[in-house]
Amino acid sequence: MRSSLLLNAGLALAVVAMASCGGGSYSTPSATAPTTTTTAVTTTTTTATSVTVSIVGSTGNQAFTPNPAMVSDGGTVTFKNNDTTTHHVVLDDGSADLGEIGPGAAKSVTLKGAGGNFHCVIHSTMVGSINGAVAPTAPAPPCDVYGYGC
Ligand SMILES: [Cu+2]
Repeated sequence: MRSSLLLNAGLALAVVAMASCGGGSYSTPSATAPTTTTTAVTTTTTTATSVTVSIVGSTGNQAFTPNPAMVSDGGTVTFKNNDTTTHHVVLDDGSADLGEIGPGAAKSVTLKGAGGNFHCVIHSTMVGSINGAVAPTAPAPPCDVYGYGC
């Protein structure tokens, strides 16, 4: 009789233990597991295989935009004349003479090297750079007929 009581008590404890184990505390794994967000480090690539330089004026290094223009070695640079007067772009190293570019027209040059400075033959202060660190400084304007501006 005594052993039967102990047995019953033990059984009762086992039932309580099972009940607590099977309680609502168990949760199924969430379908949406936490995701690790990996932020890709993107290096800004400023060089493309082609770039269009817009001609927007007749004076200084602001006449070209962007200036400097960034393009890969051997890339193509297109000069688009968005100004109202004709321009004549040449590369300073003599590797290309694009000739006259009328208003609204565009001409392209494929670089033979890494780039360099360029200018407008017609307007001497119009200077620009391909792949330079900064736009070149515009030279002093030519003297006018009265000897001013030089
Ligand atoms: Cu010009």
